[in-house]
Formats: sequence, structure tokens, C-alpha cells
Amino acid sequence: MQPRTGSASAHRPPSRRAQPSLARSGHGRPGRARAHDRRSSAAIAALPRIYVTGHRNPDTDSIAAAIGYSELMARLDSEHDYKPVRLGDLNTQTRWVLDRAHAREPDFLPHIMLRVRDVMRREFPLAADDEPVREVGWMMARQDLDLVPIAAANGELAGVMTERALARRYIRESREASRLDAPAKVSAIAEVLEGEILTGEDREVNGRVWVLAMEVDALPEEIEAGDIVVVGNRDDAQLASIEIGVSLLVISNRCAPSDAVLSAARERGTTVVRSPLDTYVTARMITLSAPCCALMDPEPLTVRPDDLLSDVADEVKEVHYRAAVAVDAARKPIGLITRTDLVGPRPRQVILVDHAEQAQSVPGVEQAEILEILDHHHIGSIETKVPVRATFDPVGSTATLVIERFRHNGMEPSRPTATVLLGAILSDTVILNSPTTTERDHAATEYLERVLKIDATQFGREMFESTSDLSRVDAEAIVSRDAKEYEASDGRTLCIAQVETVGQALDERRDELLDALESVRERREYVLNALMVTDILAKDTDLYVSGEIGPLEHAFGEPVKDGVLPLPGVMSRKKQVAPKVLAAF
Ligand SMILES: [Mn+2]
Repeated sequence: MQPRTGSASAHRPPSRRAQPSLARSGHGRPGRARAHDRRSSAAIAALPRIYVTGHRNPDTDSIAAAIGYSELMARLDSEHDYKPVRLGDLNTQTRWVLDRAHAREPDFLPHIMLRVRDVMRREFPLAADDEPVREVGWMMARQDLDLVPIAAANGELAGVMTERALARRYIRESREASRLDAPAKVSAIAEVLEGEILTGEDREVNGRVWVLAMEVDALPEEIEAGDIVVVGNRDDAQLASIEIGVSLLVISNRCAPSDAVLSAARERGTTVVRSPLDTYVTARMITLSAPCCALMDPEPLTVRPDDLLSDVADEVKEVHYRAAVAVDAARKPIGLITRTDLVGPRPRQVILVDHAEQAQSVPGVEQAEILEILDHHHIGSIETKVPVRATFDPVGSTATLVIERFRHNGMEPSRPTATVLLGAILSDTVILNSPTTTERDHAATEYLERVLKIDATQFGREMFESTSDLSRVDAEAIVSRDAKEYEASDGRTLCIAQVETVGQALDERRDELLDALESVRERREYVLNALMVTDILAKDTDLYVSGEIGPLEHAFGEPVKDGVLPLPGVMSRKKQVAPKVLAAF
């Protein structure tokens, strides 16, 4: 039952077997072996974690950039654990890309505020509930703690021993005979004394503790059978206590009892222990041999590792021992958090990719330490307290920047990561077609084609086709999914919806779509209800219309044929369609 560290023992029940501990072997301070143990367990402890995250409502670029940049940073810096995370559910396209790449879905990160697990000590002394009070007091002193958690035999937290409980126990000591606070095994007493059992069984004793300093004919009458007696090299007093029927006779000052005493003890069933300590110290040590459960606080403040630090800080400051024990779901102690751990804790660390807006970022980002920003959008609203490496580079995707970083460092992404990054470039640039596409996106794509030995255009088409499939979406959903209402100058309302397709026209569903537009228009009393079916590869739009088509034909200078107005080269509702339509009504 030597002091154990929480991390080492959290997964197994405390051993009930006594093992030599430093306190008991008399070093009185952590010995070399122990200090060494602690160092090696620190070495295998988890590396400090750095989260890498894209924006909320993650798209393929956000997820891919987090995965890719984590992989690169982990290779460049072995001192930290880079962890890609997501801030929401994956969309269909991203899921397709991850499946295709055999890449792992990043874990969801709900927030980046400090939790108990971020500051708690994972190494702390943990006592078994039958551990002698003295042993637990030693742990406290050695570790300079005000409390020591105590585990029951099944590993669950049983309570805590606090310095205050110990102090009170000794201040409170009455003028009456001392007694053990709870039944203690003779072997536990012998261990605390560093003495030896000379005869008798290893019984549990629970009586008062007496020092026999008087003549044998003047012994206090209160001494009873079952009590514990400490006496020096006085044959007559030793025999007298055996005669009374004490359960335990402790002989101090390393004195050896006579054969007569030993045989009397054997006959009477008295256990005899020889102590190397003087009589007074021996008696004190016996009372300190009681199991610590007798003095522990059985209802200590406990917290869970995922509790927010801000939620538990006040409670920790309010309890007299200014600490809380972190327990797992099985109520096993796994950490200790003390008042000092609450002072200036280091925030969690994060790298932001593909965004720089606080509102788009992980909840609690304002409390986090932002180590770097890697983005291809405008400079957003994120504020940092210290200078950070920030990249706002106007290329088609953040994945492009990640690929450039790999190449700059002479490294090649793993195949799953390369595949995911390719998907991201093709997604953000609509297969290198969007106006945001740059030469660098082309270069990154060509590089990935070489690494992966695949055709990027083919891959991109497959990605868009398999994830923008509208064939199973019903017509009413298509005309209302991304619908925007506008108020015309005459006060009437019109509506323009838009869906994106890839090389797959919705021609064969024309009647169905026009019927849906018409019925929604009647229900909502629109003057015009329109649907832009935009082919993002061909960069063309078919405008399906229902309602007053005259002003529309006038605006675009084209006749509506069978309910459809072809608009070659038109892709933007906001820039190319809505202004003309609104001007016409
Ligand atoms: Mn992006």
C-alpha cells in the first residue's frame, strides 16, 4: 500500500497488498526510485494538444485543411499533438470525399473553453481506505497537499483525508485514555512502528492504548481485556498485562521479552510486537496506525473532467481544503484540482484554418490561445492578444495553401490526406472554374494528380455528380430549398430559387418542376416564382418560371419557351438575375 499516482492506478483497483513504501522504510522523503518513476511517467504523458479547426457548418475545404495542416504540423513538431476537429456535421460532399480517401472523420469539438481535465493534476497520491493515518499524513506532507483522496477496495473514491481533519484529531485528543479511531490490524501497527510480531495472530485490535509506567501493583484499574499496552523492559508489567488479557502487548526500545513472557502470551492468546521506538513514540504511532477511513471526509467535492473550469472554480475556492477530486463515470479518482491550479491556467491552443471570423469559429475561441491562422478569405473579426502567424492569401482554397506548405517543407501528404485536399481544391474552385481560381490552385491540383496518379477533373465531376444528385429530391423541395423572396417596386412579392447541378440537366422533370413552381406561387401569392437551374461546370442557367412572364422576357430580351428561359453564362442570382428581374417589375 504505497502511495500511488492517480494516472498509474486509475485503471486498476488499489492493491491491498502491503508493499514497502518509502515512509515505512524510513527514508522520510521521496527516494530515488520514486522520483525516477515520476519522471518516466511524465515522459509518456500525453503531449500538449493543439486543435486545428475550420469554420462552423464545415465544408470540404475546412475539413480538408484541418486534416492536412494537422498532418504537416505533426511531422514538423513532435512536441505537440495536433488534432484536426470539426465544428459541426459533415455535409454530403465532404462525407463522400472522406469515404473515397479512406480518411478519418475529425472529432467534433463542442467548445474550446478550459475544462477541469485541462488543468487537473493527473499524478497525485491516492490512499487505500485501510491505509494507516500516519501513511496518509506522510503523503500529504511529501506532496505538499492539503488533502489526499482515498479509494475504496473497488477503486471508487471513498473520501478525502484533509489536513484539517488530522489537526483536529490531535487537538481534540481528550484527557482520557487514547484509543484507536477504528479497528487496525496488528500487522499495520507493526509496519508503522517498523517493528516485528514476535508471537500471536495478526488480529484486528480496537482497544484503548496504555503505557504501563507504574508499579504492577498500582496499575490503573481501567485497563481491560482487549486493550493495547506499551511497556519497556519490565518483565512483571509485561506479564501483568498478559494476565489482564490485553489483545496486543507492544514492547518498546527494541527490548526482547523473556521466554516466560512469550509462553504466557502464547497461552493467553496475546499478540506481542517488538518496537524499535521509545515508549512514548511507540504509543503515539499506534494511534496513528488506525485506517485512514476513520478520519476521512466521506463526501468530498468532486468534479468531472469535462466540467468547465469557470463552473467549478467557485466551489473549489469555497471548500476548506480548496480542492476537488476529478472522478470518471465509475467514480474512480483520475485527477486532482487545487486552488493553485485555478490561478492563471494556460488556455487551450488552436490553429484556425479557412476562416478568421469569431462568429464562424469554435465557441470560446476568445478565451483560447490562437497559434496561427491560415485562410484564403478576407481578414475577419478574430482578435488575438499576442502576435500570431496569420496568412490571408487570395487563392481558390485553403487546401491550396496547405499543399504549398507541404511542398515548401519538402514533404508529401499521405495518400488519404492528399485525396481529401484535392477534393477540397476542386470543391472550393468548382473544378478550377470559379473566378477565384488562381494559377497556384492549378499548380497544387497538378501536383496532387502526380502524387495520387488520378485525373482531377474526372475526380471532381464524380464528386459533384454524386453529391449534388437531385433525382431523388421531390420537385417542391427543389423549388423551395434555396428560395429567396423579393419585394417588387409595386409592393408585390416575387421569389427566385436556385439549385446547382453538374452536367445533368433537369429537362426530363420540366413539367413536374413547373407544376411545383405554379402551386407554390398560388399558395404564397407571388407575382412571379422562378427557379434557376445552374450547371456549375457549363456555367449556364435555365430559368424555370411561373407567373407574369412578360416583364421577364422584356428584361432579358429573350422569349420564355415552354416555361424555361435559357441564360447562357449566367450563374449568380445575386448579381445577374435578381437586379434585372426586380427592375422589370
Ligand atoms: Mn475555403
